[in-house]
Amino acid sequence: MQKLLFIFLLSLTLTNAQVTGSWSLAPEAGALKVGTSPGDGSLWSNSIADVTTRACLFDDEYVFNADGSFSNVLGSETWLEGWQDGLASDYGGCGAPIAPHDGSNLATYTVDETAGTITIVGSGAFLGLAKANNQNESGTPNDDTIVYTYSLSEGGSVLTVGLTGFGGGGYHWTYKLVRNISSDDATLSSISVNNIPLSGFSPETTSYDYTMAVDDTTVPTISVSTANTNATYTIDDASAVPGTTTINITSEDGETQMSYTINFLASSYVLVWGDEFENNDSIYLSDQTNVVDPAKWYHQTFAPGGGSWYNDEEQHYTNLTSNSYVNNGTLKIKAIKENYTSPENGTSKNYTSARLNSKYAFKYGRMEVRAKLPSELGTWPAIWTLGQNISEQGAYWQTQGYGTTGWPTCGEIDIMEQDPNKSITSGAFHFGPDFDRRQYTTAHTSVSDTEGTWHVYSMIWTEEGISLMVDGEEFHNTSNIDSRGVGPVDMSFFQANHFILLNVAMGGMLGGPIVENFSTAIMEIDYVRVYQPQSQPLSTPSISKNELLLYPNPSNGNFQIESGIQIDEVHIYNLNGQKLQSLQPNMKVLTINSNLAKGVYMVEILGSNFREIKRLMVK
Ligand SMILES: [Ca+2]
Ligand SMILES: [Ca+2]
Repeated sequence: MQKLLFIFLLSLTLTNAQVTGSWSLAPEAGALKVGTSPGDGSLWSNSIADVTTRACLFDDEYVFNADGSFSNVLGSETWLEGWQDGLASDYGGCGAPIAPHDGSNLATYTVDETAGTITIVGSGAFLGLAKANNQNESGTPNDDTIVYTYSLSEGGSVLTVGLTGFGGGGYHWTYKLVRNISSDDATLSSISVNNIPLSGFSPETTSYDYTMAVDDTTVPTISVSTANTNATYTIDDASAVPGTTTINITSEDGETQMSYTINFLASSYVLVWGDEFENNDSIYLSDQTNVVDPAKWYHQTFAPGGGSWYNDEEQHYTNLTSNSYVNNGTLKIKAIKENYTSPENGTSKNYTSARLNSKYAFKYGRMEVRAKLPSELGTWPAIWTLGQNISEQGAYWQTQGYGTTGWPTCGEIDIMEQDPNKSITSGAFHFGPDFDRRQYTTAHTSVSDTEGTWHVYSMIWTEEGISLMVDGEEFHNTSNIDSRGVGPVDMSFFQANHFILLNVAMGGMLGGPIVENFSTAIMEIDYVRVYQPQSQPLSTPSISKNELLLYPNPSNGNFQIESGIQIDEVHIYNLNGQKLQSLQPNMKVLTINSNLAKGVYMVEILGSNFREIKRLMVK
């Protein structure tokens, strides 16, 4: 999630927190260099003795203020060239600073991080030596503007600047500057959260908001470094999330105290829909092979390509529990080698499997599926989404009257697909104005042991882009240009509701040749979860006339009930049958903000001609 949010950090800034502060020439040989290329000192370079004999120069300060102003702070003496006062020898000497190179003029600076330049504007203002400027290196350089190249190193404590291209283009000055840190400095130079540098950190900013990942309530580990390494600090960790961690710093001289705070905020994402496939007392019964919850999933069985599926696939999809079922907390989609004639099409295939459509459609959010994949060659497992408006005979939303738009104009997001190489999974985005102008971008990632190990295949979908991940690591997004040179994705094709598909195809374009002794193969799914940010209108399940929905479930105690006809009464019971709460909503849709503790409850919902009991899990 964060990755997408921080793509748009400005690359061009007026000032730069890392440059802000006071700098002086490094007290070492080679702090000043002249050469024939940037960084080269072959023409002249200061010696270590110069640090003492030219102390009037090495104690000069070049000060970049956070407000964009710049000043030369030279003290009572600085290094004067012969042209400056006419008294110093030809080789220069120490003397009182002379206007306009004395820091008396108001100057400003800008930093262009992309170009790697610092531009100083103000007559007589300079870095290093007054005599070197963009035009020349001697004379009376009263330039209003000098552009230096720059780079930061050693954790931002060293600033190397250069003047390049003057003297006919062949000469280059390079100055090595070090940050001046006084003994009363109590600033931090870095903060890391779980060993990752805190985004947006600057020494001047002392309070930060940090949004946790979905469902992550572990207080992060903080590590810091102080600008003055002799300063001392303590870290007072938040006791829980949400909460605040405080870092208190005392300067080396004990005179200055500073505090930085990091406010850890719970994720703004909420679970809006999902299926945990867990055994319970209403939908999935313990010690049984259960049918897939028909309130949440639809079996897509009609083969729309003239009695076959697309891509030369070799299976029929069925709604039989031999091909899809739930037990022991997981969904199984099982491909079987068996001859099967479709009752809908009359065509026969040598393999059966299942293809589930979610009866829930959503736009934007985070979708996570924890799965183990089949290892048998010839299987083509897939976790993906299609536009709710796809016109495809037999697809769930087509049967509900939504099928208005052809493929791939409806949009397709492939979160996980696997081909004959079972050590990788791939993701793709399909889109385009019509079938003939179809486009896609794709990428793959190595995933070890997809058969024996649980992996979480997920996506984050916003208006601006979609990110595909395995175990939280992004491997493809809509900004990418793929290996065929296609991309970025036109996001206008991904601005409407999608539904979820889970299936195992056999053979065909991606499945490849089916292994000769194939008998069965299973894709096992621990859960499917859809989260959305609370800041957006949540995608609520669309209801058919006789359905009754309670979501999200599991919930945090806040949930909705939605019915095609009016709900007269709602009663919440604990598992001992004790009535805890009663409502008389007289509505079709209602939100219940309960204070229920973690646990399992029964919710009785009554209307004029129905009574239904739903199981509610509060996490
Ligand atoms: Ca000085
Ligand atoms: Ca589960």
